[in-house]
Amino acid sequence: MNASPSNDDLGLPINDLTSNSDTGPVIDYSSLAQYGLTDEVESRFKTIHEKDAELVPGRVARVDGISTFVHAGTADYRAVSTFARIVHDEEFEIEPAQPSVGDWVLIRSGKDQDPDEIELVLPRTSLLVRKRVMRGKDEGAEQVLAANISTAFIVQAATYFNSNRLEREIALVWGSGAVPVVILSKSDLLEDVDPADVIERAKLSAPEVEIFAVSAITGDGVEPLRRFTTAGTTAVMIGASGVGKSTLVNHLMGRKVMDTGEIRESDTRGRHTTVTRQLLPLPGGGVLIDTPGIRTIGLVGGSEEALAKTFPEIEQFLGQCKFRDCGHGGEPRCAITEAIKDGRLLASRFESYLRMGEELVYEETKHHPTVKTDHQRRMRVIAKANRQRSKLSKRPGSS
Ligand SMILES: Nc1nc2c(ncn2[C@@H]2O[C@H](COP(=O)(O)OP(=O)(O)OP(=O)(O)O)[C@@H](O)[C@H]2O)c(=O)[nH]1
Ligand SMILES: [Mg+2]
Ligand SMILES: [Zn+2]
Repeated sequence: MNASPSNDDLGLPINDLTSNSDTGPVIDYSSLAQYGLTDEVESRFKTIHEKDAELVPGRVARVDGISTFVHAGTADYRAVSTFARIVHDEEFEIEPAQPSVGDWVLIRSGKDQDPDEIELVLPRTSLLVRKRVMRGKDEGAEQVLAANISTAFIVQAATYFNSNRLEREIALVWGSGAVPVVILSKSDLLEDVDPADVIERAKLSAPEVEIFAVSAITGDGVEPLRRFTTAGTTAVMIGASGVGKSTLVNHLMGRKVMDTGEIRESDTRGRHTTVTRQLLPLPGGGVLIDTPGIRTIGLVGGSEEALAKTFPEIEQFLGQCKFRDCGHGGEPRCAITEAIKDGRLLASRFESYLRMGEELVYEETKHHPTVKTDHQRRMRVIAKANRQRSKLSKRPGSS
């Protein structure tokens, strides 16, 4: 066998797997516990291993341009993933997959000079994906940020809090199947502002989402976050570059594992100190994934549910208007307009809802223009509202 353990920089001992030529490698599942192994994942691994004893289970810890680094219990692998497939059930119904950080995978050791290869990927319990909105050949391509995460920590600097961005980040996370938790970082830099006031402001853009103000420098407010990083859970940090994700990761790890960047006053765009996504086992159990800063939050074709969860206060008014096909653009007895007028609903929130709804419809239908979903039917109403709005604003004399 040709287990080619990577010289990974995670400080883990790299041993060859104990091997027996008849039964294949002996799998020590307990050593996968530190990487977030759950009973469900273990039993899936065992089922597959019974059918093919040569396959080695593990979890993807890091992906670079060429290799995929996998923690496989007693050894670490640097593997390729040319023919990786997702296993959908015990009958091995499979589809092509690109393994990503957090994926549970099965590796086949390369014979002779062949590289070790990720052959199977377990079905994901959650998948955080964004659309790249940068110019160039990757424009519009979908980028998987992390797989099998329970919590996504959405980090924004308390001093530079941006509500539109926060709404998009929350929608992205709800669409992934993970639960969002908002972290307002660098609370030590708030001079005359009470962190509780910033939390109140953020709440308007994140109803029903837990929000914490923390300082990774002083440690203020960090300990309560450990509730989301217990054994068997996986949390990911997402946010713009320079908001302090890696500094917080280091604090939670109890030692410096990730490089952190200097703030450059002259360049508010940040420096992108972290360049790869990295899975780290926390000392108290649980797994944390650090990611490079993302500038734009491009939503992928998402579920109606993600939008509803991002704007929970709006759902109660939908279907309450006098006209069933109300476009909420000034029709009589419109529940939305009335709610905005008497302060039960923020106009800015409804505008965000319409904008993001349109974007999701576009993403969902661009590949299948003829498919009509319930989501789209509702979104057509929203699109109509937007058209009416823009007609109103173009009318001479209107503002
Ligand atoms: N005052 C203060 N500075 C902080 C805090 N957290 C991080 N910083 C500083 O902010 C800068 C950026 O921190 P990083 O942790 O590298 O930010 P990041 O989000 O990981 O950035 P990328 O890796 O580029 O995405 C560093 O100079 C940190 O020292 C904090 O709580 N308080
Ligand atoms: Mg970083
Ligand atoms: Zn209406």
